[in-house]
Amino acid sequence: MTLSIPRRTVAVAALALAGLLGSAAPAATAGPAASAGPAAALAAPDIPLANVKAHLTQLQSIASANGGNRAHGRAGYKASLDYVKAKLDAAGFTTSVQQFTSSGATGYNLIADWPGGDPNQVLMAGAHLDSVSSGAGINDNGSGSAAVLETALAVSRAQLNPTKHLRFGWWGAEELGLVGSKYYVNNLPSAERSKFSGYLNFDMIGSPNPGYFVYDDDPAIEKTFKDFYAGLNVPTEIETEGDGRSDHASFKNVGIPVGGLFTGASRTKSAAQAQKWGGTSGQAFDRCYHSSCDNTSNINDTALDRNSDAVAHAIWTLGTEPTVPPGDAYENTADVSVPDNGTAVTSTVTVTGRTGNAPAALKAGVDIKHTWRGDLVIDLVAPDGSAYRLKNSSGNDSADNVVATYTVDASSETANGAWKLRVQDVAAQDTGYIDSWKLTF
Ligand code: DTR
Ligand code: ZN
Ligand code: ZN
Ligand code: CA
Repeated sequence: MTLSIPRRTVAVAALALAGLLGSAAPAATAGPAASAGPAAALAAPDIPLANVKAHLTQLQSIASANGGNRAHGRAGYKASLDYVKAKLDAAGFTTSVQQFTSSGATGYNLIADWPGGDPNQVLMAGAHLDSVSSGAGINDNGSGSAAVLETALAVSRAQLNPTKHLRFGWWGAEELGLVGSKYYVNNLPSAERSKFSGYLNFDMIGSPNPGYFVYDDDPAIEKTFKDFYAGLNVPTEIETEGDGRSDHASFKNVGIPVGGLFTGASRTKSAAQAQKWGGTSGQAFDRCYHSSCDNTSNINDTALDRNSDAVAHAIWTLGTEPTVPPGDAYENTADVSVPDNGTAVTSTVTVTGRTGNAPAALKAGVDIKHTWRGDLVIDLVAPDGSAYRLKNSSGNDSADNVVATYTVDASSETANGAWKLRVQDVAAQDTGYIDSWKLTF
């Protein structure tokens, strides 16, 4: 078999070839929805406010016993991390502590993985655990840290079986400039980053004069939080000062969908906001922002309770939804002959009615009947013309037919449009045709 393999420069997809390497015929690939968990998202449990406040009491005690704060580089920070880690270890999480250096001091991130779920669909919730040096940092950011911790513990109590892989993070040195979360993201291999379906950030979610702000970043995450508050008949506003102001920025900067909640810092509450939310107009949402009075008295229980329940709502909703909702497959079953050792041919599926970009784990299922499949080069071509190599030719692969499902990181491509499967036979003798192929979002 003489091969003249054309050299193409194509965007090489992040491929995970499901079921087919070498000559073995792949097992039939059950649709992810068929093999995934529930047919629809599960409802979250109530997060007990008393449990969240008990964590805040512990963090306050830690600060009081360590110079009055839980700041980066101080004993109070590591003691806070050890407290959170012990709870998670006891609850069955797989935890890891990531060290880094900032301003001459050692910093620590805590990462906790809940075993199970699709490793190619990671949903992460996080909060910075450090305070400023002037105080205990109970609202900033014990509130977010405690709510995320108690949600993780609720996952364990429920022995939740999510469709996505759940990960939780507590960041060091956020107050020094998002140092811990930047370190985490920068040390994630790009192949790992592309597995993230979203990062949810919770920084100051119990402010004493609270507003209810939702980050206006990823639309699906934003909608999840807005739907939750609509269910409580609590109006929300878009968080306008948030860009770059907390750890979600580290994830957004590398293209990971983000969202989150915020109850306000040093800005003052307007009369209109006091009208809809209660509280005191003309006064800061948190008068103790970055001050020594940010202690356990600096919390609005209603806001903390609502937002803790919102964290759980987001984890349960986004974490247990079918990873491929029914009806998201687009197929072309028309036969297309592939000329022997000739020009490439294409088969098109037109995607409509979707919003935003294609997923980081777009499934391309192909069924090509062709003897000596080593002749074939196969690409997925996005609506804008970007090509993703699915299969290279290989002179010694004499087996017949290509029946496989390829996973492509198409997150930089708009979902709607004409997607093409492009097939070329680059060696003489042996012929075949495209029998069918489909895209599953
Ligand atoms: N930078 C955060 C507080 C903060 C200020 N604006 C926002 C908007 C969204 C989240 C957090 C914040 C801190 O001091 O930790
Ligand atoms: Zn702060
Ligand atoms: Zn903060
Ligand atoms: Ca051939």
